Amino acid sequence: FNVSPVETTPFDGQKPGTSGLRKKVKVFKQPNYLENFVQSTFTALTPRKVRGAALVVSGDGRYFSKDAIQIIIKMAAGNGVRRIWVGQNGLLSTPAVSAVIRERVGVDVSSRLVSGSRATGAFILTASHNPGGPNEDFGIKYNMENGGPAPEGITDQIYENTKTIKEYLTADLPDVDITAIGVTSFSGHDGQFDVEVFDSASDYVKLMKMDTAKLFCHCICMNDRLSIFDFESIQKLLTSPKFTFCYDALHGVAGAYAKRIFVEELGAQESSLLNCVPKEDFGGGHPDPNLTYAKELVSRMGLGKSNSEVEPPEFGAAADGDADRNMILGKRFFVTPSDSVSIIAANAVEAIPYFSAGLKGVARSMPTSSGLDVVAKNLNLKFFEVPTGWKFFGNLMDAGLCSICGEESFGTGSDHIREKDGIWAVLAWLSILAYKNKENLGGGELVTVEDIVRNHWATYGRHYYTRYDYENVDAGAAKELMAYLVKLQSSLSEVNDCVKPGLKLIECGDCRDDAGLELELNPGFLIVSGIRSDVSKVVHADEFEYKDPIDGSISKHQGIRYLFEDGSRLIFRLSGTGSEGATIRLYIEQYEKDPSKTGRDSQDALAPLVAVALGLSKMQEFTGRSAPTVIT
Ligand code: VG1
Ligand code: CO
Repeated sequence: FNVSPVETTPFDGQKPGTSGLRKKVKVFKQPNYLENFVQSTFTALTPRKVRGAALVVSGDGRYFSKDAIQIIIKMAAGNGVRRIWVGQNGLLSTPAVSAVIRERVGVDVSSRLVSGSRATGAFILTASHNPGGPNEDFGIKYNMENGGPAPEGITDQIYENTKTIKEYLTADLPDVDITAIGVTSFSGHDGQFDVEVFDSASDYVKLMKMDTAKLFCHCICMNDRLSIFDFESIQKLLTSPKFTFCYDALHGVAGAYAKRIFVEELGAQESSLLNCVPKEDFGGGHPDPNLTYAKELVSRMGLGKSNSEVEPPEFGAAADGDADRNMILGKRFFVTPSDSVSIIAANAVEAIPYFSAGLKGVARSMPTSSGLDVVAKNLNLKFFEVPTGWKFFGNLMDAGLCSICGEESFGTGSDHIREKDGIWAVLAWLSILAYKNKENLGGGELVTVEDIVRNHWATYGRHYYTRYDYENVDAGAAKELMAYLVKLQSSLSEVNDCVKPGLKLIECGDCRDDAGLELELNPGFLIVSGIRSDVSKVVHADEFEYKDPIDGSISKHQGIRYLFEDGSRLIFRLSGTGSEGATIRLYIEQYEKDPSKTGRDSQDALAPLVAVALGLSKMQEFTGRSAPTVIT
């Protein structure tokens, strides 16, 4: 084949967000738009790393993926890449890509012999939980040789390159058939170029399954050959008549793994799988596993309004489009993602073979509840708080400092790969359930998801938690709100004036019966003897900044935090994954240690803090919104 440069001009706004570049399909379909980003990535990686490399290219199968894969294959050949691995039909979940990079690094003998190189990384084609289809979102991100998302140093460089790009390189190859497993080879002036289509699930399934021979040899976890779960004990649980199960892939790529793992390997019934056929448009839905968007599962689990007569399953879970997120549900019971990671961490050593030698440490993103902090403290584990986005966990894991980590946004994972992992989280929960019910499957009462969570609260206290999302807000208004909060944050006394208004004399007629304020009548005046008794005072406020303990890099402006005396927290940040307008996220958390008070309804328990947050931020004034788009 021949390689030729193609002239191009820069596009505005190709800055990767929290997890890659996400835009409307219409934007990606503009001539050279994808090409510019891909070439800018190759340039950022430098020809030294790209030439002779082996790259994975696949994704969640959303609309435009197939076209994008053909474009990237030709550009990879044009840039001197030696080999491209593609999951059959272009399907690979984000965690599976991470596993494939790590699994195949250095083991592709032919590629090593020919080029002396190893897998450089992957282009993952996904916009994750964002809807797909001709009028919806597409996305692309680059993952490094450790299997994790490119760090900010690289994404910043990619962005810089997109601003000055003048040409890209591409080869005059025909389209490659990515529907059939096999290798297609081409020869160019510099040597051979291979495209290998492989089974989307097998590497990942192999990684998840425990190999008992290795149980006794923890030293080998360094080379990541150690498998993770005890499939046999999970199978006993899933096939027990006492236990019922349901998994919803929301028509995302998780469907390609769910049947193989849950049904074929673990013996779950096929009828327990919902929406497990991957679709380019996710069946028109929003592939985001939460109580709002995973409607079918939520109602099956007895949590929706349209409760049927049928007894809900004991366990339910859902994934997002690229299968790195998870939602865990029990019968008529929702497990918050923050609780989920805390509970997995607290039970991992006993219940999951991969961790039986102990945890190296745990980590959470800043807005994730402090539940994990309490577990870390009690179990004497190393603990880290990083900015939002999985890329920040990678260095900690590479340095052997962190085994389990999580985000409040339905992301949970471990150092078996460098992405969050939706199916792993389900297997982790099934492992815990299998462990707790080892003796109960024959006779005795089943320990349920709800029991496990309530016991956890009784031991560690409960972190009431909710997130309010204001989606597609006017970008200018969102910026103003954040600027206002940054300014306010610098003066604690002003903050507390808003949070806990002091004594005030208000002329009669002006007074309103605000929730939480005690009103007292005085002749001619109304004395608002302020001091809300239902929230404590703010003792610290700042804009979160992170210094990576491994490479020393600093990430600024990672969200505004208000920390209260009693451990409550309010956090405001702007989303970095949207494709239009701005999304404001408000995270609200309150710690309750008293075991007699951990059973309240979470929205009730948090109502006073919500009121404070909305007042403090002047949310309605800035955004014109009286209610959030989604509450999780
Ligand atoms: C959101 C979540 C964040 C997550 C990111 C990618 O980012 O809040 O925790 O890591 O999505 O998840 P943001 O910037 O919109 O808040 V995924 O499953 O979309 O790759
Ligand atoms: Co995702």
